[in-house]
Amino acid sequence: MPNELFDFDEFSRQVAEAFDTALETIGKFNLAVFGDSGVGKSTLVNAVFGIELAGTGIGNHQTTNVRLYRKNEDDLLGIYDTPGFEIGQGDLSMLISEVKGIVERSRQGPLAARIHAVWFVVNHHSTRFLDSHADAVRALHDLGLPVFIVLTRVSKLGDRIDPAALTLMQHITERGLPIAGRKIFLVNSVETVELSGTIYPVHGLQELLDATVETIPEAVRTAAIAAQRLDFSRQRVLSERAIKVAVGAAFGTQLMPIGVDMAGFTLALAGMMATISVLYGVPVDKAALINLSWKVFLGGNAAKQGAGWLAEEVAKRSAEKAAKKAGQAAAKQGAKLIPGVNLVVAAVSTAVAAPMMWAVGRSWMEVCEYMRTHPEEVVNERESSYIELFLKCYRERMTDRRPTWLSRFKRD
Ligand SMILES: Nc1nc2c(ncn2[C@@H]2O[C@H](COP(=O)(O)OP(=O)(O)OP(=O)(O)O)[C@@H](O)[C@H]2O)c(=O)[nH]1
Ligand SMILES: [Mg+2]
Repeated sequence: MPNELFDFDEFSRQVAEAFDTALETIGKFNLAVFGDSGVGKSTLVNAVFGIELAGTGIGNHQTTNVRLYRKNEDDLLGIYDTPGFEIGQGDLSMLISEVKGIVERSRQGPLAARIHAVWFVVNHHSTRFLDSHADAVRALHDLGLPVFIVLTRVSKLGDRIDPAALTLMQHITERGLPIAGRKIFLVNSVETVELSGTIYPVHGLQELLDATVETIPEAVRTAAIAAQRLDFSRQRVLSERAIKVAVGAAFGTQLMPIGVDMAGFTLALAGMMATISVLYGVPVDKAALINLSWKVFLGGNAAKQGAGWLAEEVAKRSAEKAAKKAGQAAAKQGAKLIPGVNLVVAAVSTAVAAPMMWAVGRSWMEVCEYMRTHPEEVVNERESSYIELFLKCYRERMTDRRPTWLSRFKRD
């Protein structure tokens, strides 16, 4: 009866539930990106969030000009875009009434359905800042939206900023508009190489994102952080916190004489992996993610045969621990016990559970970072490469005998 002690269907259900809880907790961040056609809205969004607005997002039915882009239902990020729209050409009232409709309809609903911030994009190469632009900023502000003004295609070398951009910035500042972030943001969304060979690097994106995150409601901040792809530093901090909670759960059961029961252990693992995936905003939908983590967890085909990777790991580690404690003789005895892996998976000692939890968490972080930085592989659904990567990272962590994981968790 191989499945008696480990209920795989129940485990799947738990993983799914953990994802739902994690997704619900993190919320959704919705950003509106407005500005005249061709000013660099899509490029800016792509640089900060790594998504192609021009693609086939869902929910493009909302209004004539304002379109909601959301990759899938579970996506943490919604972008309201106005492709091809000319604010400077007097279509303003139409735009504002459409935005007003969205704001009013979403006001009754959950926070996750509202527009949380507006990036009003201006390109100083192609447009001046007209009265109609100023009117748009005011009107959006009057709808209760924080409006960030962003100048794109601003060349910057060291401290030297394109004087034309500075002039435009001065001109806009003098209008005394109700802008968010207390300043006008200057960015270059893509590296630019001039004919002369001068390279103008990307700049200003992190500052814009930071100011935006600071302004939006606290409940949607983590979603914004998870959706961005400028750097992973915040994801790492938040993920390590999640691992710490999970490891803490393993330690917390130390009083139990046998250790953590296997079901509790896998539940904590599943919750941790779900939280980390969501924090990284991994670019696959929930179903695919559950499928992947399930395979990583249980070792693909091995899973249904009774003892997957996880169970084997627990058994192996338990045997090692037992061997250390009781010497060679016990080790031999332990080794005899192990082939019936399911005998062992009923319980995990905390001394085994905690470092495993940590190693799984850290390895899963690396898988998530890989998925974020290699979206083309995600599209191709190269599951096996993620499983391989996970196992490689995991083995490295587990053979690294330095007890850094323990001292670190005790320290902070
Ligand atoms: N060098 C540089 N080029 C940029 C920048 N932003 C946009 N571009 C270029 O400007 C062109 C138009 O950019 P898009 O992002 O498509 O503009 P858009 O506002 O989304 O245009 P619509 O969707 O048609 O309204 C593209 O060729 C971009 O590569 C920037 O910050 N720096
Ligand atoms: Mg566009």
